[in-house]
Amino acid sequence: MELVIGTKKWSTWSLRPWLAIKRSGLPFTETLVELRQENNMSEAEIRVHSPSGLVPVLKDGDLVIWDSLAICEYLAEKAPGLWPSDPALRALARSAAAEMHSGFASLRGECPMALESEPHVATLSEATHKNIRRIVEGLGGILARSGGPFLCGDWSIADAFYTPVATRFRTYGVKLTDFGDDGKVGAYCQRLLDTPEFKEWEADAK
Ligand SMILES: N[C@@H](CCC(=O)N[C@@H](CS)C(=O)NCC(=O)O)C(=O)O
Repeated sequence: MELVIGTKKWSTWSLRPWLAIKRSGLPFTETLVELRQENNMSEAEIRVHSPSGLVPVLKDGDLVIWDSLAICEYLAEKAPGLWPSDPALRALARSAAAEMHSGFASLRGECPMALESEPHVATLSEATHKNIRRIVEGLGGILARSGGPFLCGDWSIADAFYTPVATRFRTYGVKLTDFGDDGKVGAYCQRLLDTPEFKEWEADAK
């Protein structure tokens, strides 16, 4: 399989399936397209691989899958353990991943992933505060049920979806205790940043 991804310091969508494929142990090659090149070069390069004009893309033989969640689902069908085995936890993991996939627009727009940036305290809008409060509430509830250490116990695709969020909280100096966290969501976010897979991605990004 070939996973086509965008610039590692910026591409949150690429990071998610990259973490999942690493965790799966499935063999793959990685093709990197640099984003934000001049003269629409990025778009032209992405179009060579991707019908949507966006990365990530997974190629498996003649099959092309062009959305991060769809790629993760495909990997989960090929390798065991990427979703929790317990049906209730699996449903919660899917809810959390889907909520991230389709929501939190204000946080995503105002706090883009920027692994090259030094952590600093940013002034954020009320809409972003609302997103952060919801993330703390949602993740806190699931962690209380699963007991951790990852969102639904063992590492799962849901954790791939929240790793970019953990980088955003770190980069923009978000103190989760100001948003209702009793410390458990913050500890969970740090755990995401401490995984060997994320550390490898981050080392490549610098
Ligand atoms: N919903 C898509 C979103 C993919 C997306 O927006 N990718 C961005 C990079 S993070 C992209 O390819 N942008 C084109 C560009 O920057 O030229 C997914 O989940 O894969």
